[in-house]
Amino acid sequence: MIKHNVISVVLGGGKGTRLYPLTHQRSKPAVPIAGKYRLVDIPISNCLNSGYNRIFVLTQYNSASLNSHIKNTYNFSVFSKGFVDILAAEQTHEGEKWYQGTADAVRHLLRYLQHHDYEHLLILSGDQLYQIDFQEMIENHIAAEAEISVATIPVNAKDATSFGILKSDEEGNITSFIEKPNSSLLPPWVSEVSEEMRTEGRIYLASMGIYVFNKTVLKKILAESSGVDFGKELLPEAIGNYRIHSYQYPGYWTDIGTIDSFFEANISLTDDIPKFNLFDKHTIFTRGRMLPPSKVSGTKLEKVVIADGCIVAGEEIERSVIGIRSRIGAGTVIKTTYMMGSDFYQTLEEIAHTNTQDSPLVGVGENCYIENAILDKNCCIGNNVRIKGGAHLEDGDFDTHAIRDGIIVVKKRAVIPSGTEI
Ligand code: ADQ
Ligand code: ADP
Repeated sequence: MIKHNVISVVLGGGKGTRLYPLTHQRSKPAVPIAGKYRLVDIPISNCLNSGYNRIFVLTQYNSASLNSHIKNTYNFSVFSKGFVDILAAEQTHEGEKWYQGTADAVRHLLRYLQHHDYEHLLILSGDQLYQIDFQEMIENHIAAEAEISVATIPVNAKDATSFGILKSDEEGNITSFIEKPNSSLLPPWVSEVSEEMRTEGRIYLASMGIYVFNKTVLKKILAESSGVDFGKELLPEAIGNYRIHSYQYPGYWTDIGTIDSFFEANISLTDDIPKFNLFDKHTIFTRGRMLPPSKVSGTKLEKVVIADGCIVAGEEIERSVIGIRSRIGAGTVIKTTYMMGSDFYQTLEEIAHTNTQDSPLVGVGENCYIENAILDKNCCIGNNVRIKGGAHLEDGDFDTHAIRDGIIVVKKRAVIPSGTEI
């Protein structure tokens, strides 16, 4: 029985530039992850598993894929009050202004919430991987008589510079906060942490960008401040004026807002016991596609996650995630790669016709070698293609692919002719 009156808001994405080129043709929440899900499924599933089923997704621009994904995935019975609604800045902006930042996006949402009944607003980032029971966080918030709660996690000095860092008193009340401090500013920000965390060097308490606000407090803060970001302005301004509680989360949590961290998060799903466990009692919801089971022939598979509907005939696949409807030709070797798969199958007639044109089919052809790469959806990679990422490569942006942190990202629908080397 859910006793809290909560509305959840997923901050679905600012400009999304850090995930370029994956966000070139789609909004960030729609980026495919783990072979069959989309980024937005993670925070939404966390809310649903916590029993909170009234959810808004705020995004800078709407996309057909995001709309169809949400519409086809999150259907609630007429007897439930549940909904997942997308609110895009392009529909709500006044004048030329799009959402200026996270707090500004929520400021715009508040107008839509006028006729909704809620006590707490749960604000979530759209680009993180974790499984939290938000009910526990809300209970903590209520027990601490907090007006605002911030979910927190200990991080090391290297990571501390990309997060909001805070300090709290013995009761967990946040006493100071600094957004993304530069490393020279870090020394006074060390916190008391457990022995285990200290040995891992995780001595700074970071904001996870997950907030609970009491409705009246949020309205007041947003009305009084001209700030546009929670981390940069609203939270630092609120310290000392409101009761802000730190909810220290003990489990696994990672930010997946960059190509590097997104890649790592996907590849680590192939670990023996992944930190983010898909094989858990908590369901990660996504679109039910009714795809056929995957078919594998003559392939040596080592630590591979394969989604539904694939046709795999390669020689070897190692430490890789292979997404829905992927087709991989004979003799091909794929290592440490996230192949997103495709949105459709080519018919036998289309395949025969494409072969007469000498152009590659959707998927990966024969005798290819692919390593340290992300292959976006619907790529057409010919035969004898070699794509090998690595730390020696410099960042760059090309017609068919981009390079970020040594990872080669083949763009959506890119056509890579037979014999190409990248
Ligand atoms: P960042 O993640 O760097 O830091 P930000 O860029 O504001 O902060 O993004 C937070 C989330 O909101 C992301 O999912 C982003 O895509 C989304 N977002 C940003 N602008 C938006 C907009 N205008 N409309 C809709 N969505 C938008 C934040 C906090 C730090 C904290 C880290 C933890 O500011 O204090 O440590 O999150 O990841
Ligand atoms: P993304 O998943 O990269 O965000 P979209 O959602 O825009 O991409 O595209 C996926 C949708 O478009 C799917 O529902 C799929 O049915 C359809 N689609 C895309 N390309 C094709 C194609 N060539 N033939 C048939 N359907 C397609």
